[in-house]
Amino acid sequence: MRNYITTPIYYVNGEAHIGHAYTTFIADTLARHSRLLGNETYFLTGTDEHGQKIEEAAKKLDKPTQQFADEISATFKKLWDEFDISYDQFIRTTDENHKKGVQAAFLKMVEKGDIYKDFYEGNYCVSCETFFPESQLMEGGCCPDCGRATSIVKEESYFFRLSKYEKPLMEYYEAHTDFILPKSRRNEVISFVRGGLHDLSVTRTSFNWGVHLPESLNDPKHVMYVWLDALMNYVTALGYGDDEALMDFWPATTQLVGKDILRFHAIYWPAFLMSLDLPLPKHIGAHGWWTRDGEKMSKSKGNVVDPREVAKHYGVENFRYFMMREVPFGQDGDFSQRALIDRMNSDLSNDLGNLLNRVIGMSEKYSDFAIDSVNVLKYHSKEITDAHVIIDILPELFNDLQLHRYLEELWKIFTIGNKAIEEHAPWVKIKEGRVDEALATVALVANLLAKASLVLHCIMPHTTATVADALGFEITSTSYTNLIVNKELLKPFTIKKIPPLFPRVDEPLMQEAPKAMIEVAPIVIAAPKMEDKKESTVPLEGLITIDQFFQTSLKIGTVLHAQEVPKSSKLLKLQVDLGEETPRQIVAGIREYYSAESLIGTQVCVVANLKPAKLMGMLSEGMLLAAKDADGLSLIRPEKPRSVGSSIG
Ligand code: ME8
Repeated sequence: MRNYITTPIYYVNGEAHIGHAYTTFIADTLARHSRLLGNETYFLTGTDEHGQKIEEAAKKLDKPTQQFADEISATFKKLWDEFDISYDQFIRTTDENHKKGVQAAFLKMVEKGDIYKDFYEGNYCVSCETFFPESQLMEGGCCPDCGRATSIVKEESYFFRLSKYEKPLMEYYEAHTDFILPKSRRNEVISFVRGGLHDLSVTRTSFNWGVHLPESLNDPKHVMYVWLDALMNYVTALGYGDDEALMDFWPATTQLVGKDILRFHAIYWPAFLMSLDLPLPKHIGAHGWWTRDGEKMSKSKGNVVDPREVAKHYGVENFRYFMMREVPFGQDGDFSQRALIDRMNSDLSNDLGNLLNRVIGMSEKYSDFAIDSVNVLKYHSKEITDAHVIIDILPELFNDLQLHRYLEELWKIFTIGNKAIEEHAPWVKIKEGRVDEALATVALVANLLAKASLVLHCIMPHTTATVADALGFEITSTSYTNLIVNKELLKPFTIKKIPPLFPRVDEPLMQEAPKAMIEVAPIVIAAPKMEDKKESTVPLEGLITIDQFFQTSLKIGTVLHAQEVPKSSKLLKLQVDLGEETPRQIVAGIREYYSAESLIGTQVCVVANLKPAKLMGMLSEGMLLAAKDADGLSLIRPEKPRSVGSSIG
């Protein structure tokens, strides 16, 4: 089997932050997993270097654009090298063969009759490199995506017949329900396409920093729209329009993106591919947004978390583990040192690290470091079977990109090990002279650690390689086949005494902790003594029965979109996914307390069976639960993320 994994290519208008690291960590995990399973694997990342935004950023620094792009692109590559990201190719859109491939694609689209020339007049956001129809603009003509001012641009442009692909795209989404992962994001894309697709302006004449049209079109003032140029990288990297050497890797298995650019990848990109007669990727995986203190990270706010700093203080693999374990794929996450430290201490140090230390310690005492699996199945076949039951459910979780669940399940293998040690107390058996039994328990735990290392390898490659080395084997496709697929046990070996892998962390390690790193101390309230109450003191008036309560349908929803309502200081208009065919539109009076942006991707509690009403002429199909007092208003949310549509009660 062949797997092709991609990250977005990152803009070179600023250096990488933890959001970029997150996408890249996940992609690297998928690539490593694929290789370990013995699949032919190709992993692509790179930088997106054209467009007005980059041209302007370079101008501000008074640098030639190419030099500016070279410098920033190099910082991404260096960071990924420091983080040992196992990419096979780092593409740059300023690479000559990429430009050649984009031109070939453009010509093919022209031949196909999918490109025509016309005029474009519209509101253009330079930051997002996107035109927006009037109806989508926010108050003051601002961009609905980033909130910055748009400007009216009128220019001659080539258009791509996106409208032609509306129906084929819908058919594709219907037939391939796992094209967009997590599946909950599918609705968002479908409702956008159902709203109607306009043809897409795919060239610009207002700036020059981009791929020019093929010479044969004899129209030198046009450069390609940066998204057409950028999206094509996924095939030009394989040689499209040039030597085509790696085109066998197409279609991609999984293309990872943040939710911010899902529309480009789930609508424009498949339409372009259809036009080029190329198959579509198997999955577009859209993850959520990392925030800091619930706010978007941005340089202007000075709240950007530098991934290099986090890795320097906490270790890149602990950081990587944290990001994948902490936040369900697709949901937003808030970065805090405290949460990272808690994960390191509890999962890595207490569970994994401790188990390894115990095996090393026991084998040192009882068998001079020698470990033999000979009696494991005699005394511990149940534990081995239980571990394989867990291992067997991992592939499905992995394929659905539910990496937090993958890790949660995987961790149960360590629980089996720790429990076996407590229950079988090898130290007691040794005293009783039941040496075989004691050594079988030690060998059981060594085997559990070996199997867990193999399935954890894709997420913590070096740490698990160290564990495997201590356990006398190497992590390779062969050991994976033997110990995981064929369920074999370790051959006799001498365990290595290695220092603890995960020393405990007590205090935040990043000293110059900017604002968001300062954790709020929990408020401890002395609890009064609990007494059993015999008679109710609840006032009887107005009480309802439980059945009456359940007439109200309360559900968990995820906010897909949010925007201010023009001319209203109080209202926000939201699209909330309740797990139904289409998202609900809810107009809520919370604008004084929440910005539209901060709500996107968060969960809310919705009264789901209210009769639809109109507020300022806008349909509202539900109500959000919130608590208000003299100090303000707070939305009521589940303590931990829950599936959309979950009932509350
Ligand atoms: O959009 N949380 O590049 P970009 C999570 N060049 N992920 C984040 C994040 C955050 N706070 N911030 C960034 C572009 N990301 C285009 C892509 S692809 C053909 C062209 C990650 O530098 C996430 O993957 O703005 C997001 O989609 C990507 O970086 C955007 O990177």
